[in-house]
Amino acid sequence: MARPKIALIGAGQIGGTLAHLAAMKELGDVVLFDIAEGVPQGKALDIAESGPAEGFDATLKGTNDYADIAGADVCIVTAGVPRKPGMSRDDLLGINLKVMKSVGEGIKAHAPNAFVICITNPLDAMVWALQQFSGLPAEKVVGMAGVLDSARFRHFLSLEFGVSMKDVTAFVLGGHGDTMVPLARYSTVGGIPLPDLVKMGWTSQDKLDAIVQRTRDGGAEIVGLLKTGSAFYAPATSAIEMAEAYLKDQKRVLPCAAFVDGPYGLKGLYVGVPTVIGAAGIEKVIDIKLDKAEQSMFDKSVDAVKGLVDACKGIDSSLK
Ligand code: A3D
Repeated sequence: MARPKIALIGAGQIGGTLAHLAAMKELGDVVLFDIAEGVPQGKALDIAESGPAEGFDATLKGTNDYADIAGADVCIVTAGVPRKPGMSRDDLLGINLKVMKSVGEGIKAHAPNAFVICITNPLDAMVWALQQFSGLPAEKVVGMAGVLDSARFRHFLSLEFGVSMKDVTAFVLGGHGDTMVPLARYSTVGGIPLPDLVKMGWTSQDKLDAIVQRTRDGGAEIVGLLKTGSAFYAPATSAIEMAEAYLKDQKRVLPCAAFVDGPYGLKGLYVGVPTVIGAAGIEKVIDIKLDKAEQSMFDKSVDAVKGLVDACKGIDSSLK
């Protein structure tokens, strides 16, 4: 059986890391696409040359021609510009919306059957626009944010409790950004929900609140340290987890920016929700019951996403 084909649209920091991870995990053959001439070709060759030492079987090709993504099974989109210190994700909207248009058209023409994972920011609005520009079914176009946000939450919690990250689960909802909603009562250490751990005296509510805030600011913390760009190792790893769930029909339960039409009382909006990812793409949006405080945080987050979507419609009249 032929190996799956993975097209990476954008060969920058995240794109290059995605290519390396996909090859090392032998998820399939990799095509790296970028408008910058030489960059995807150079990265593809460099990673291919790591193959003999690492011992993976995968071909890597760099290209500036959309025709080379033909028939891709998975497309992961990072094309666009990242944040610099002092910038919010929303500051990227105008530039990256134009990029989503060209990427959407490229995918529509050459890889219409792919499962598409968008990473470009501002995430919830860009994945919405990408779905419209590409015309692919909504269950095949999804945004990566929740896996990263919950990974950051899990990491900080594991430091606080001094336990393995493997035994910490975290649950986040809402848009990717300052209005993200971490759900403490569904986040656990060894199966024990966080509010119970506070009652048990293993941590305090103040410490938990500080961890939630650090999670919300997780992207900005890295931008502030790097100064020249944003996070790329953890974002790439998170998207690979989603791609693998699709390619291997794993039915993973992962938080993603998915098209929500009905659940949570939403009408056709991309926002971060728990989903099941398998061979059909987003196979299910899990509609959980929120308490009053959670609902009010979620509503705020949804409003922020709607504001960005409206801004996109104001820029490009072809968007509905
Ligand atoms: P960077 O290293 O700048 O790579 C972006 C690449 O896109 C560059 O190589 C560009 O040449 C290329 N590019 C620009 N325009 C086009 C185009 N029209 N077609 C094809 N390629 C193009 O950025 P990065 O890899 O660090 O980040 C990529 C995106 O991911 C940015 O928008 C970030 O803000 C975003 N990001 C999202 C998250 C989430 O959790 C959602 C996390 C981190 C970064």
